[in-house]
Amino acid sequence: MAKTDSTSRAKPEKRTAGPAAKPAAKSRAGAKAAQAPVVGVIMGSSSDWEVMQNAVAMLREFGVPCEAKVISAHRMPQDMADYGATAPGRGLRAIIAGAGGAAHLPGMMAALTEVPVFGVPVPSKYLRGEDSLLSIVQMPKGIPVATFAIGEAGAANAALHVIANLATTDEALRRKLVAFRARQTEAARAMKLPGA
Ligand code: RP5
Repeated sequence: MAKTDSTSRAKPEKRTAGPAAKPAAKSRAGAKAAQAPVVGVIMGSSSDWEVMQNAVAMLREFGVPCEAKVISAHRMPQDMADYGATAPGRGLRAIIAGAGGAAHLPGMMAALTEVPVFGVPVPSKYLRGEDSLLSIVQMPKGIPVATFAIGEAGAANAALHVIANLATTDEALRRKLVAFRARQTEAARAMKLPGA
């Protein structure tokens, strides 16, 4: 069954505010739009969450509204098609898709929507995620999936890359990203080596 985080049940925004709309109705619509997810984080199984939660945590740290949801390519193909078909209309500007093994979800989602897809290879039981990586990265020409490292680093970096893309048109977000990177730099400079 699909598992979602608290933001994942956001319904498509109803664009009802027009010339006749009352101010209260307008402000309600505005508040709803402000909370609407702009990034979808999807994964093939709840067993992927340990890795994929790193993407959600990073998006939340930057205040980027997101939703998280299980969509299994091979067990929920119709749900996958519906998600892709409705993504642009719901205002999603990026989809981070994680999967393990044959890992069809990122590539299929990229085929189903023009919203850019960022793929995260989830470690698999027998091939440690090398199967996931090759499956996601080796997309044939025409339908790209931006592919990240296997595991937690890949999930966090997929979110950071989405944030960097959004930041090209969002000055406040760009400043947060610059500050985040400056903190990392300072942390690295402060590193001490035992006995050195
Ligand atoms: C893939 O198969 C999922 O993305 C997951 O990484 C893997 C195992 O799924 P479960 O058997 O844990 O549901 O579809």
